[in-house]
Amino acid sequence: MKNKKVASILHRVADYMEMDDVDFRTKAYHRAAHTIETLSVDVADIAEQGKLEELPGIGKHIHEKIQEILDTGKLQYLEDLKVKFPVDISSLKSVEGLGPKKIKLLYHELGIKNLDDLEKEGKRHNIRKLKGMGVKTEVKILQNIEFARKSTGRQLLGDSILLANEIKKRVGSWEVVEQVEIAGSIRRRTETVGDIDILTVTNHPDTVMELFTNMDLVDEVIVKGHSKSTVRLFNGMDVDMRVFREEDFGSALVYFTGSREFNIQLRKIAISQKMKLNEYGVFADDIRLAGKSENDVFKALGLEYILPELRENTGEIKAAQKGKLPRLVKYEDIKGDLHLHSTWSDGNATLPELAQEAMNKGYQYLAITDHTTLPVARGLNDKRLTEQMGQIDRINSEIEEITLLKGAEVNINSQGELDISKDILEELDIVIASVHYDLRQDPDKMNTRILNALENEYLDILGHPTGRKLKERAAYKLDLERLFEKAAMTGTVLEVNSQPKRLDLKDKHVKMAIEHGCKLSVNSDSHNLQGLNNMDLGVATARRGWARKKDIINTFSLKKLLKLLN
Ligand code: DGT
Ligand code: CA
Ligand code: CA
Ligand code: ZN
Repeated sequence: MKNKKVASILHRVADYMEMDDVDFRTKAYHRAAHTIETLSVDVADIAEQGKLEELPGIGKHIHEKIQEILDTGKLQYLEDLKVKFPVDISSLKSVEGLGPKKIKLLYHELGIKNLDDLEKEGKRHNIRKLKGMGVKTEVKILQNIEFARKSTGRQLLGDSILLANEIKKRVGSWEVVEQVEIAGSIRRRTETVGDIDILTVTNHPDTVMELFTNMDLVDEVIVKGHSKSTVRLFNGMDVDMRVFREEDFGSALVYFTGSREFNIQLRKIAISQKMKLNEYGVFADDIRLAGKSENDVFKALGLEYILPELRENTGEIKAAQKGKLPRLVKYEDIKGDLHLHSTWSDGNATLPELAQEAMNKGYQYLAITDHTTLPVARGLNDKRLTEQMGQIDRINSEIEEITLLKGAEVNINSQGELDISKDILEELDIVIASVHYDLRQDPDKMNTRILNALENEYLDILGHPTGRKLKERAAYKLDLERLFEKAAMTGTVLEVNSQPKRLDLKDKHVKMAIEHGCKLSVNSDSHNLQGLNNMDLGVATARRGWARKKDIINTFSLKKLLKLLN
């Protein structure tokens, strides 16, 4: 967790440095931050061994900064920059089209410090007067503010889950704690998270609160009470900690897992049966019927156990009353990853490294799907793809435990054609096609473009179908009804991309696609070894979309998968 903290401070320094005139070092800070966040070992251990400067992108200067963060928990240089430029860079950055250069200009010329200032100056038409801005930019900025507002304050599930797990681990190690669980939106696996909710069972609440508020991850204590405390972590994330008696823990978990809408509906069901439901149990005439376990609570209400990912009051409660809940795909059902990038394009792991990591995960197969032709991603042309297929054959003949599939993530050009020749497409085991450029096409063109691509007989999987990036940009305006109908007809598999920012298709769309008869593939789309771990985020998204094992092609055996791909 130290890695996260160090990386987040370094990124923020880089952002603020762009505001200053010494921006030659910003890239170095971002690069160092990236190195640290993708490390698989603890940065504090490396520092202790005196090996920090052996890491890529870390020289003497940044070494010293990292040491200061490790020693003191903060960085004076960042604190000074924040005073010098009282600008909410992270909110402003979340407006699509606003980068550090423009934020700097807006601050220096118009004194814009936050989204409210930005909106005000935009409406007064002052932004268009600035050098390099113009009317079009101003209109776009105003349009994008609303999207940015919705996403500030919430953090990605992928980031929050790591923090929550770290906190759970620490809390669980305290002797006075008997049970600890993560509740709230993280337990439901929603794509973004407002705050982290931790529930514990203990006979020593004050000791727990003392330990909790003194964790080194804590930046600020918001409230410290006997049954509930709230702290703010180093990255701005809030954590609620609540303590309960063992006999209440099940009903507390149901209540604080939510969602709010789910809770309201459950309470209605309780009332309709002349019962009462709250965080301390299920009661009838003040007799306690249940409370110790979630299972007991659901049973007392006449319901099948409802998995947290389904608790959104979107039909799951009715299904549970009838005993007709879907049998959701399990995390351990995944037999392989079908979307990965290696050192052949813009990934930083070699094919043998990827194969080894996949074996560690117990996978049976792995598709290597590097980018094609995209210059920014060092994409492969026909010739390089052929060379790569040769290496894959060699590895497959050497390793028995896992099968590498020959694949590519090809580009869908503006007209909906694929950027690799037919001969090569035919040789590949698996072809993913994605939109990577010309994203702001008018909606009609984008719809036609993607529908055209689905016509291609070599296309197996449509990658990150809607193109959204959480906290960054909205999805393309697609007619999803038509897209899913067509995909079902052509047998094109739709991706559930597991990158923390993408989760694309998202939960609601997963459900819709399945209702249209589409098959899905949950893929990590990873660019490094750590990235393979994101698979669980995609599976969670599929589960929130009511996906079963049979809906997801990478739960199939290799034989069944190959048959389907052909
Ligand atoms: P978040 O934090 O915005 O990502 O979403 P949640 O769902 O974690 O919401 P949070 O942290 O405010 O509260 C955790 C759960 O506690 C929530 O899902 C349902 C329950 N809860 C909290 N306050 C209320 C309330 O006023 N009414 C009801 N019915 N449930 C509540
Ligand atoms: Ca929460
Ligand atoms: Ca909360
Ligand atoms: Zn892609």
